[in-house]
Amino acid sequence: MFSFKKAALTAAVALFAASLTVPAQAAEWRGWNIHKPGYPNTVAMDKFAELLKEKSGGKMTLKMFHSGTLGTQPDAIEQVRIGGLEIGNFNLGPIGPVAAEANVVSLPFIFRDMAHMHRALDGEAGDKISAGMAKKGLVALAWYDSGARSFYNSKKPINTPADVKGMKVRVMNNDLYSGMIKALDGNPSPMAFSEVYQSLKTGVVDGAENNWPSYESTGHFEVAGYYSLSQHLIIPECVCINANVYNALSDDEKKIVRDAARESATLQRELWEARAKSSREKVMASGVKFNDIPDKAAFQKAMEPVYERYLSANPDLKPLVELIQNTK
Ligand code: GTR
Repeated sequence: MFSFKKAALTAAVALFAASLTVPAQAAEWRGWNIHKPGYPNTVAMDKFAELLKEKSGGKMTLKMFHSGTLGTQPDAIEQVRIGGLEIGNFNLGPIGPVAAEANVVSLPFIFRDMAHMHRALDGEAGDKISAGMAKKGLVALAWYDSGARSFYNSKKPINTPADVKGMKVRVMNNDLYSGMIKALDGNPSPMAFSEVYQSLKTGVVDGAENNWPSYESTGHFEVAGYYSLSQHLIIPECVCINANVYNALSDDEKKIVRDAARESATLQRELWEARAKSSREKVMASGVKFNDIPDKAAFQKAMEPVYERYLSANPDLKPLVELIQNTK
């Protein structure tokens, strides 16, 4: 005979047993993102959190902290490495100083275009970069797009390397970028992303470099109205997780995390393409003075010392550089 009491007890026991099998990592993860609401990465990281919850039946949850509220990017990278935070959407630029393999993407003009970058990242070069990052405590779950970075400033159009001479240019924290500006006879100023607007406005720096969406979303176009299409860096981004947290997951859980991150990357890449277009339109409509640099050879030549610096510090990574360069 059906007993309500017995059924309730069975249910309670089942619930208790289930709670015992919930893995330790079921605690809510915390995720870092530098961008504002509405930015492709922000929307995609929220999607990642949603998919994680859905695919794990609510066992894996991620709380995203956007707009860089949990600190600067170099600090957040350190936090995810040591486990103070579990997840981050990082640009590979500031990961370079931590993992030499990842620094290969910060060599100017190493990628011919976005399609070349995708092929390299999806192939053996991507595996080598991931392996280097994993050794430093960061597991790359998926790659996000970040377009091509070009120079912008408050002074004048940049057409040739000589135009950068004497300019104070903000760069991300990475010696390769400082070397890149020095190679153009400019003055590099490594600085956190959040400080760039004010620094441009007050003349602490004359210029910076970034893709269309970040140039627009930060309002930098309001205070540095010359955008020159140098496209000297195409730097991918990762959805990264702390290696210990990842390694403690079961195979099924690892698959859930990877699938969720990859699905979010598909969305991010779609949103990225649309946003690159709309950001460009928005800044152009606001009166930004744009110039193309059809012949980039002079910049490429001037930036060669960056390769020498990288390869003399990491002679063993020459094959990785060549692998990317030879990727069709
Ligand atoms: C953006 C990138 C950020 C950050 C920023 C910067 O394009 O998405 O993660 O690296 O550039 O210049 O600091």
